[in-house]
Amino acid sequence: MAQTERTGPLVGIIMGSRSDLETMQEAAAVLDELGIPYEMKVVSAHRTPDAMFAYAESAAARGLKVIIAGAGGAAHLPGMTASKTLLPVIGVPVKSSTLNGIDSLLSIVQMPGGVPVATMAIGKAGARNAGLLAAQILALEDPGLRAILEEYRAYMRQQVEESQP
Ligand code: RP5
Repeated sequence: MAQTERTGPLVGIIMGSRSDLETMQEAAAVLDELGIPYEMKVVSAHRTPDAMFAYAESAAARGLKVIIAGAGGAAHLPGMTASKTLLPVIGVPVKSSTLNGIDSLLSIVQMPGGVPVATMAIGKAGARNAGLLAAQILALEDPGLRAILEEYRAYMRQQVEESQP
């Protein structure tokens, strides 16, 4: 199987606000650990809707393979982005200050049939898993990346074994 080209960004990480960055950096950290090139950008569904559509419409042609979209509150960014691209979109509900991210989770997860968003857990664990899921999607066509992910799983198993009481 052909090795995935890893020179340009393969994953687009977008978020609704600069205030989401602390959470979304977890996704970036995973991609850094795995050596996967990505780009990060603030694109708001409500404040910059035209930029959101332009981003989603141009993503595949620019070489992106997966989009990770994080947002909080009335979190329309992942779903609206998914509506304008056939790339897989992974949604990260950012923990909001008023409703602890339950609002973000429900906004992102309740997509109507026809436009899927792979919705992660609320907050940093969800962002980390978004990075890993993006990597697993890329690994379908990249045996080298698959081997790195297998090493990561083995490392986690070892950590559990070593932490036994
Ligand atoms: C959403 O509104 C953003 O994704 C963010 O989580 C939330 C609050 O944004 P700020 O008011 O902090 O810019 O669109």
